[in-house]
Amino acid sequence: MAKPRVVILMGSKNDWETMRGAQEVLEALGIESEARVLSAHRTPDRLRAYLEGAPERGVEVVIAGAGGAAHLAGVCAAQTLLPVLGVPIDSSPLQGLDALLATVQMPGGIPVATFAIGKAGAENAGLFAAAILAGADQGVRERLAKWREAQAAAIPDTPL
Ligand code: RP5
Repeated sequence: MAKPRVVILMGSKNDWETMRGAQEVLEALGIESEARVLSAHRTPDRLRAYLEGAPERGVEVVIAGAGGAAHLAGVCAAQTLLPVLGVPIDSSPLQGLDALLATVQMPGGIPVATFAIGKAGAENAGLFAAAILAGADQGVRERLAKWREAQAAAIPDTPL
């Protein structure tokens, strides 16, 4: 198996239904990814060890999805120089608004690029990771352009 260039982290296995959107997009673009359940508060030591080893394994982008008081993306960003894309997940009584604010409101100095709540956010995080890789990878750039073309071609001119 090829080395993952993008890792998709989530705070709970219950987040997978949302986060699989990122993996599906990356797969469609021929970008190797790896998904892991790693929690900022439940498995902090495991998370730290995983992030420490990520750059030398060839990882270039971290996608981190979490719900509730969503620390995961911020904690990842604090521990790696890799770009961190945060996906707030609708898994709490506040329907993801808590996760959105926790992920997006990073104090200055440690950035997290934050996406929409839920599946759209996960898919866009995958596309954004591809756009980051496309800067130095012509193959990814071409596949991303084709993906956009296919998306446009599938949009009808009229509603009926
Ligand atoms: C967060 O708490 C996870 O990202 C998840 O969205 C939420 C609830 O986790 P579970 O109790 O469903 O495992 O850490």
